[in-house]
Amino acid sequence: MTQTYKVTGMTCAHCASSVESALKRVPGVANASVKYIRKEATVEGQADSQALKQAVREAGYGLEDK
Ligand SMILES: [Cu+2]
Repeated sequence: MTQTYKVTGMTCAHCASSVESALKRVPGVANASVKYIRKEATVEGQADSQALKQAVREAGYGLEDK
């Protein structure tokens, strides 16, 4: 399953890699990729979307449904 989210609070490409690492640490995530230019996260796997949002919030950013 692939889910796509909108990412808020990113100001540079480094932010995108921080969000990406936070997503990859969530149980059930097979792969995650964040595009800074598109402000978009693509997450593969079976992770719970609330857990993804929580992990991104803890990293200092926001994750919203598209
Ligand atoms: Cu940044």
